[in-house]
Amino acid sequence: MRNILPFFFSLILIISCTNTADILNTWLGLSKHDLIVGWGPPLRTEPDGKGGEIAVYAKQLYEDGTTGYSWTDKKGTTYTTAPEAGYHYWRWYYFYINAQDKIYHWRYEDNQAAPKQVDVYHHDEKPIVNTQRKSLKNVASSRGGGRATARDYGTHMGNARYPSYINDENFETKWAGMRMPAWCQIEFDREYVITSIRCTADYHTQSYRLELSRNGTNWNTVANHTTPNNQPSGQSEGRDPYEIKINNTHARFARVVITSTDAPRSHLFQAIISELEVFGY
Ligand SMILES: [Ca+2]
Repeated sequence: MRNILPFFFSLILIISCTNTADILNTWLGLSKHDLIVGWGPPLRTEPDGKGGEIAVYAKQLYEDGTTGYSWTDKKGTTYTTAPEAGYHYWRWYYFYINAQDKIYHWRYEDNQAAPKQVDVYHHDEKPIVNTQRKSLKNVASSRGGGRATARDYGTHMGNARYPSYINDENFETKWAGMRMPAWCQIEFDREYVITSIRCTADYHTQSYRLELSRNGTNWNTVANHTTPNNQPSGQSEGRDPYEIKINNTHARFARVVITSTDAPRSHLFQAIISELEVFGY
């Protein structure tokens, strides 16, 4: 049971915020590893009959009961309905993963049966819902309403390195912070469920942490990373895209906090980030 708890939690989280088919569609084309990161290990797997497998998950749900009610018609006759008790049932989820490790189909069904009694059927027909993968968007982008602010930003020879360069979907434009620890944060247009973050640092060797927040006050660190160190201080290491999966976390803010740099102290730009992309739905 201990292993199943994180899965239940993430399931409750994602199902409560949008409808089930939309959520399940986002998994099409992703890998089994992605599925396990998001949903935890499956209860069991079965062969799909084509060299792949079917990952099986289940969640116990509760249908509310009714209190019963009565009404009277024009002739004065009163009718009543008895209250009905609520009941528990199981919702079973089946993810079909092909031999190339891609999820190509899903289905779910509600069932009173206990886990061991449910059969798994092979999938030999067209998917039961549309297979258009709902693409995860970069919710941090300025095009999508993301707004960037930073502790500070540097200007050199008339070229300002604005915070807004961190979420303009252009890897050639870069935000540059002047003081350590440097930070730049993005507020999205609303709260999203975050599934991955990619931070692309540039030039210096930098250590940073990535954080998420729902309110811009309380922050959770979701990753720590140090960029490559192959060149002497002051010479460019080039661009370092670093991507991390996030376990379906609600957030309205993302932040990169650079805690150390190998930039010479004489350099105006101590921290340089090309893009901070945050993916979710
Ligand atoms: Ca940029």
